[in-house]
Parts: sequence; structure tokens; C-alpha cells
Amino acid sequence: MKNRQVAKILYEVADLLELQGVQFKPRAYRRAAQAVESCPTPVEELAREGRLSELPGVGKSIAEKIEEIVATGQLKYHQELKKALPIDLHALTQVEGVGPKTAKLLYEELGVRTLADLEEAARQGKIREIKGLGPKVEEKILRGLEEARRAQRRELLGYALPLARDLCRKLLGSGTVKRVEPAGSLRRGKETVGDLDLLAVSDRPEQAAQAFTSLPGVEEVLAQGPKKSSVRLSGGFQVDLRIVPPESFGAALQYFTGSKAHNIRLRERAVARGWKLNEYGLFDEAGNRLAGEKEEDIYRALDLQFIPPELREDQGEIQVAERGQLPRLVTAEEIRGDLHVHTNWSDGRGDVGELAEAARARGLTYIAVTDHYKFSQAIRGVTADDLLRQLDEIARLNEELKGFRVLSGVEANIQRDGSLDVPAELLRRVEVVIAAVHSHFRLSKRQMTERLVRAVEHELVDILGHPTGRLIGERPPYEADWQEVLHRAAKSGTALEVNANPQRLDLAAPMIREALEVGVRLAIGTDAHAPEHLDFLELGVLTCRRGWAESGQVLNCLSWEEFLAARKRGA
Ligand code: DGT
Ligand code: CA
Ligand code: CA
Repeated sequence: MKNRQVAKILYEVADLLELQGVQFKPRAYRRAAQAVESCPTPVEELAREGRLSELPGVGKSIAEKIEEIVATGQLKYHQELKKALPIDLHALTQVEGVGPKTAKLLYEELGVRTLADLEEAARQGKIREIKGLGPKVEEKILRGLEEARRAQRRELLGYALPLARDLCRKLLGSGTVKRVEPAGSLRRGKETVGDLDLLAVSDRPEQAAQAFTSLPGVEEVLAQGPKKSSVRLSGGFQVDLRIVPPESFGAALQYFTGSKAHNIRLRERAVARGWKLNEYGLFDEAGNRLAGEKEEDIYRALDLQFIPPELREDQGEIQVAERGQLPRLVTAEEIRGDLHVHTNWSDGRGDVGELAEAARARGLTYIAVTDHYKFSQAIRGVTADDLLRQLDEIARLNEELKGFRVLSGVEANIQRDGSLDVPAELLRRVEVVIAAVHSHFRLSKRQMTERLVRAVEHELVDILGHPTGRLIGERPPYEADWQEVLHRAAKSGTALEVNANPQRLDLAAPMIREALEVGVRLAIGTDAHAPEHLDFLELGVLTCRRGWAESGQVLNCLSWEEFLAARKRGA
């Protein structure tokens, strides 16, 4: 059973509990669901090895539930909860404009159980008739339906990226290919990936195709040939392999990296010169090859700056490249610290020292330890007392660590009214304050905007954590006037987080670009709840790059001393 399917059941339990008005438990289930969904190892394997509780947010009770799901394919507790509301809540709430409450209302009023029912009800104009919903909601649902359908079939980048690397490594290891690289949306760093497109060069294409279709994890061979092969992995993810001659590799890489919209613009540019551009190369009127071996040569021959894959979305990048004014995108090598890390002082795994070591091993020179402040009995967070003791531990550790710095911090909760739950005297004691929304997600647009504005304007808040609250494929962003929030953040000098958790990637790339335009600074945070989660950092960097961010706009590119001076409080 796929992690995603296990997660789906846990998410539904969370939503059903929430509808019953149960406190705190929904959050625990949601966190566990997130951990399962973003875990690169199949949970079946973890269950077999008795390692489920290694997942952040998975305690004994939820571990047992996961074991039951893995063993039987379902969960009795879930079935019981579902009797009261026998609908496909998980699928329905993925549609923007449909929260659990609306789903319940639609079931009670119109008998809507599935996405198909929802679509029918919306098309027949029945939703606008319901008190409290109206024509605007109906329109939104119709738009959201399409998006939700698409998202359901896609994999998170954080899952697909390590998978792609592993497949490439194994294929190279087979000795049948000279070179293999991922193209497609994965190479563009897109937050979700529909299928994987690999490109290879080989002297023995037949054997390479055979090696590819025999890779571990291949469930079904859809096609096998010297030029193109296609497989479906267990779990349903499709991988295409194309084998191309070395003199066409650059052209093929360009073509299959896409996006399709970018390619169309680029081809128009070639055609305007009387040339031809395809996956084999760039050719002039007489059919002479102008470029093809290297991707860079194609852009150069078309009088363009090299356009990094992350920008190839037909969002104006070709015009900007023509003027030679592309941003110098932030790179992973420039990142010096992680600004959002949890430890076993709250709900993370690993102590401060272990997180510091893991960060150092990844080439970083600092981390900010920002454990959750305790706001409920059900959530493991730090109390005021813990936080003071943690400060001592961090100070001691910093004495020992050479060339590495642990910054003290806290992740404060933004309460319903926009105030923080951590007393100001504590906020003053720590070096990094992240403020984030963890409850009351469904306020009116005006209330949510006022709440977020109040938080970013708080004099002690350095970073607004996972600003829009979206969970990819699970929960759309909060309703808020984002232009207003960005504007106020820029004005008050509060950074916006690019949370690098694979499920979040929040801010998302399009909003990063908007944020940068109004002068907002970015802070990448892995939100690590275990040492290995520091690997998520690269997802944050990719997302920043897709948002056209340069290193000067990303606080993590500063040294820790520079960062402290650059904070709102430092200025
Ligand atoms: P995905 O898989 O849905 O996440 O998105 P992509 O971008 O990986 O799309 P995919 O796998 O359908 O195709 C890979 C690339 O191949 C795509 O980004 C651009 C290129 N491509 C595919 N079909 C066409 C086409 O009809 N015209 C052009 N110009 N390029 C295409
Ligand atoms: Ca693809
Ligand atoms: Ca494809």
C-alpha cells in the first residue's frame, strides 16, 4: 500500500474528528499523515521493522493505527467515524472552496458523496441555491474541481527527486548507459511531478532498455525499445526513458525539460529566423545543425541568456533573457544556514547537538532551533521553563562547537486575533522568532488578513512561518488578501518563510515572485522534525529559484552574524 493511501485515511480521520468538534486530535492525525506522505521509505517497510514511531508526530497509538492500515488495507476507527458521514471527504476537501464543513453541508443538502456528485451539483447550479454558499462558491468549486483532479495523480517533488536520482544511479550502475539525466517538470523543480522523464546516451540502447525495464520497483512495462521505454512503478508512478544520440543530447534535454509553453515560445523564435528547433537540434534554412549537443548552445544561438530550467514556464523569461537581465538565481551552495529546525525539546526527533551535527555534515554553518511553543496538552511543545533551559543548553553547545553556531529561537503560534501565545519577555530572549498559524484556519478573508498583518507587524517577529498554510494536494492556502500581507511584511521588515517541507513549499513560487517585487525578504526553513529532514533544504532552494529569487533576497545566504544584524530587531 502506498504511503499516500495510508496518509489519505489519516487525513480523513483528522477531518472527521474535526467535524465532530474534537479538539487537538485532528492536528495530531494531520501531522502523522504529513509525515507518512512525505516519507521516502514505504511505511510498510517501517511497520515491518517496527520503526513507525521514528516518523515525526507518530506516537504509539497512531503507529498502531498505521500498522492496522498496512495489514488490512483499512482502519476500523476510520470506518466507525465514517458511518456518521459516508462521503469521500478527503477527495472533496481537496477542492478549493470546500472545507469539511461545506462538504458536510453539501452531503446533507444535496447528497453529495464523491467528486462526481460535486461536479454534477455544481454544473446543475444546485450549489448556488444553498444558504451560505451562493454563486461565487459554486464558480470557485467548478474551477477547483479540475485542479484537484490533476493534483490527485501527481507526486510530490520531495518524493520524486530522490527517486529519480536513485533510478539514474542504478541505470548508470548497470553499465549500459554513458550518461543519464532527469528532464521534465522534475528538472524544472516543479512542486509536483506527473511523470518522470529520463534522458540517456548509450552505445547499447537495446541492453539499456532492458536494464531500465528490469529496475527494482518496476511493476509494469508499458513500452520497451532502443529509443523509448516506459514503465509503471509499484504505486503507479510512470517513468519514461529516452535514449538519444550524443550530438542531440542538449536539444533533447531542452525539449523534454519543457515546459511545453516555454518550448513553443522558443520554437517561434527559431522559426522567426527561418530555422527549425526540435528534440534533435537547432537547424538553419539549409538544414545545417547550429546546435544540439549542449543545451547552452541552443539558447546562445537564439541570442538569449541561458535560461535556468526553473524559469522555463513562459512567465516572461524569454523577453528578460533577450535583454540579458535574468536574475542570478540563488544556488544551494550559497545557503549557509537553516532557519527553522525542531528538536526533541518539542515534537522533533534528535537533540540540539544531533541537529547541529547533521547540518554541519551538509555544509551549513548555522541552524535556528525553533521548537513549538506549547499551546495545548495534546501537542508536544516547549514551556517557558523549557525554553530558558534550552537557552542554557544552546549556549553550552556553542562554546564547544567550532565554526558552527546554533541560534536560539521559537515557533510562536499566531492566535485567532493575531496576537502571539509567547510572552514578549521570552521572545526578547531568543534570537529568531517565527510566528505561524496552527489553528483557526477558516476565518473570513478579512479576519485572516488582519490576523496575519498583526503578526507580521509585531516588533519581535522575524519570520512569518509557512505563510499561506497550504498543504499540496490537501489544503488550499488560507483566504487572505495576500497583496496586503506582502506589502505590510515588506514595510515592517518581516521575512516570509519558504518552508521547504515537501508537502508545504510555502510560499509557493508564484507568490515568492510577487513578494520579491514588493521588497519582501525570504527565509528558507526545512521545518525539520528529524536530522534527515535537513535534506529538504534543496526543495526550498528550488522553490526560491522558481520564484526568481537571488541570493541577496534570501536571508539564509548571510552568515549568522550578518543574519542577526539583518533581522528587524537588528536594524
Ligand atoms: P508533468 O510530467 O505533468 O509533471 O510535466 P512535464 O513538463 O514533465 O510534461 P511531460 O512529461 O508531459 O513532457 C515532458 C516535456 O516534453 C514537456 O515539459 C515539454 C516536452 N513536450 C511534451 N509534449 C510536447 C509537445 O507537444 N510540444 C512541445 N513543444 N513540447 C512537448
Ligand atoms: Ca514529466
Ligand atoms: Ca513524460
